[in-house]
Amino acid sequence: MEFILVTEQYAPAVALIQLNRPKELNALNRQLMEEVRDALKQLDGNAAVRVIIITGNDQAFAAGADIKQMADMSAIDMLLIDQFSTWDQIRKTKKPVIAAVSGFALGGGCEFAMTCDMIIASETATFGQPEIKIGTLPGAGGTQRLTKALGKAKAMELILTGRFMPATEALAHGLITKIVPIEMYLQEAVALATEIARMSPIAVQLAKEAVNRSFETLLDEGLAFERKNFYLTFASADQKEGMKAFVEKRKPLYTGK
Ligand code: CO8
Repeated sequence: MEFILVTEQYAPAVALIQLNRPKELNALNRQLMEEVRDALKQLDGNAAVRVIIITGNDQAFAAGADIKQMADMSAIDMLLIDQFSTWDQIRKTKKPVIAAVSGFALGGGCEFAMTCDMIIASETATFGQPEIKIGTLPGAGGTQRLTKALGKAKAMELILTGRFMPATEALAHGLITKIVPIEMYLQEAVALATEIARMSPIAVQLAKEAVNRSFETLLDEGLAFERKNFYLTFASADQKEGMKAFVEKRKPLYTGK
């Protein structure tokens, strides 16, 4: 891996992917995204990992897709290379993915963070979709995810002006989970990941799927999907253990079965 660093056990059962193109503010070139795709696939299939954190550095989560790499491409080049397809793996990952964001999360960087399941931000984190300023528009889900999180009026303003949004504003509108001091954002993400990693991985996977379904379907279908996944947890030993432990007033011991 040239542009990312992967630590399989950054904390017990918690893996870390760090975007590592600091001089370019972690601009997301094709190779970097292919490395992210491969790492996510590998970690998702690794039973020793239960939660995955993706981070950048203090200055930038990612300042967008690599403009230098895209600048001269034609529409047909873009279509044939179809670099968006590598991004699909973020969404397909079954385990929870937490973005630990500090500094710039712009354009594709903001879309990348929003595709993760939760965002823990440092107080310096800045979100935005500035593509309009370079003659294009968000292409990796920004118009959809920002609008779902912030509502039409706010998303329209941000996308049509390219204005950067501070973490406080992102929190107020529900885009992110939490803001912490800059020296703590990764630590906070690890604490959240560790808490989730203690739960039944089966229930976590099914709950994640069901929450995501609420964004992808009408309420009726989402509710039916959620209910089906809820019932399905009753086929697991972990559900039996979890409920039994509650009744017996002790801590559950989950096996992933
Ligand atoms: N692409 C390529 N290089 C970048 C990018 C980028 N997105 N952002 C920063 N860099 C590079 C700069 O060119 C510079 O390199 P060099 O020193 O070689 O010139 C280095 O990083 C440092 O950047 P700055 O000197 O500009 O740093 P500043 O602190 O002055 O400014 C900013 C920081 C405000 C973040 C500024 O760099 C900036 O505006 N960057 C571009 C932000 C942007 O427009 N992002 C959207 C890109 S388009 C996009 O993401 C489309 C997504 C569609 C989905 C993608 C599917 C593939």
